[in-house]
Amino acid sequence: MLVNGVWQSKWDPVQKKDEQGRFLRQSSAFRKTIAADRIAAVKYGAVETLGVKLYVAYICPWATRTLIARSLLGLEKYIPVSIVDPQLSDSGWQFHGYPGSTPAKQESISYIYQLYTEADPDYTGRATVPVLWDTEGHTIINNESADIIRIFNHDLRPVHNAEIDLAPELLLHEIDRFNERIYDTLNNGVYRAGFASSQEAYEEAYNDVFTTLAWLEKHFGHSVYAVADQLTESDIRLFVTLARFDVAYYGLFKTNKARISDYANISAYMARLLKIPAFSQNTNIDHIKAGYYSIKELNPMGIVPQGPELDWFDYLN
Ligand SMILES: N[C@@H](CCC(=O)N[C@@H](CS)C(=O)NCC(=O)O)C(=O)O
Repeated sequence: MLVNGVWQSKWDPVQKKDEQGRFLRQSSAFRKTIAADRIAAVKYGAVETLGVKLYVAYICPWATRTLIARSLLGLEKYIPVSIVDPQLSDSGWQFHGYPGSTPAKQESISYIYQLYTEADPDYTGRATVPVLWDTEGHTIINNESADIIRIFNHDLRPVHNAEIDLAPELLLHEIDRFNERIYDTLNNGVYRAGFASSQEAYEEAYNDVFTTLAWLEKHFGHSVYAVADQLTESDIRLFVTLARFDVAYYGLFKTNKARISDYANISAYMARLLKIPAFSQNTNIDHIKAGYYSIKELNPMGIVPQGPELDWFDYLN
């Protein structure tokens, strides 16, 4: 992480913990949106690009939220993407030529932390992805995936004019309630289990994860989507965790009461989403495995398991 703009090379996957050994995630520091005049300039054809770039890791569920939203809304041609290597190096996320990542020679930076120090020379905190970067102002617009998907859906509507609305006004309350229900207990719940530093903290998180999965299994017995009867950002936020569960969390994070493939209704829901290219094309199993299993504190030998082999891999190209 960075302390007063200086990189500290000892990388610790535990962001913060409380006295009971519970994993605490850092809150995001850059929370702006894309300038309205730039959005208008693209809308009226005065300029072709928004002057932004999205930095992501395929391993990262939060970054993948932004990739899926970008694809669903048809923003590919307006928002170029740079994909870091899946393994965190001693200097954090890097471009170092891992297959499927953006080649280092196409990038003006080698490490993601360089974006943070350019945006704020005194920055203290972790250099996380996703980063929505301002290529003209040379600063970070936003580094919080929950904001970025709303910026894409709402603020960039004049640009994409998409039929789909990932957070319609009328459903907003329900969407927020669903997101909140799954964030702590599932999206971040698996991390709380994986990075717990006490037995109690692990068990608390493990129970939260499987209570929520049991609830979701019931929910998808009678619902096609997470909220109401249409695809929303809640589906994106749920999917990215489900897609990593059997592949990484079940083994590495010890959330091993059951696999997602043991839940018939959740599995059918995943298959429905994977038929949509925005979901399947932004799911990279090789990066997910290589990335999670490179976390030395949890897997000192760095051995990447060969399995599992899951039916839904057929949907990926
Ligand atoms: N609140 C952020 C969280 C992002 C985050 O934690 N990203 C992880 C990867 S999954 C990261 O970059 N970690 C690097 C680090 O902690 O040093 C968001 O949702 O955008």
